[in-house]
Amino acid sequence: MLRKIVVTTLFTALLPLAAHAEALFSVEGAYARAVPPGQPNSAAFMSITNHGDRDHALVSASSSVADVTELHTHTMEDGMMKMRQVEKIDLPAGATVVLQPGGLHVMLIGLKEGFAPDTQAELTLRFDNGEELAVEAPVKRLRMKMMNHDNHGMSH
Ligand SMILES: [Cu+2]
Repeated sequence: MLRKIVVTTLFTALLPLAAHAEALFSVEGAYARAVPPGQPNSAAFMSITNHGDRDHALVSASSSVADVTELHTHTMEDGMMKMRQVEKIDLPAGATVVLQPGGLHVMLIGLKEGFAPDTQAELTLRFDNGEELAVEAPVKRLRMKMMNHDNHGMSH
């Protein structure tokens, strides 16, 4: 009897994990970009796979590390890369969509104090079918153009 209760409890506790194993959506390689102290905004990147046979979309995200979380993309306007908010990020059936610097991203606006390199940024993704997916995104320093303080002099 006791054993059964324990097993049941354990199973219930593991249920969210089990659900993920067969989940319609999965996320790989999530990370958030570390920013210099005082900078209010950052972004998170990841690959999102729609394992289903129907098209879906990521419709919103939230995060414990920022006041506001938006879905963004970059577009070329008058020869300049500009960010703009998008209503959703389409996830075609069976496809993996990559959110990466210079393209689609989860914008983190109004970073909270604990946002620092080597911490984990917790994100919750919401999909058009009502599913939610919790994602842990390590905060990483990017060595590329996003962190170009060392190179500022070179363009002059
Ligand atoms: Cu953005």
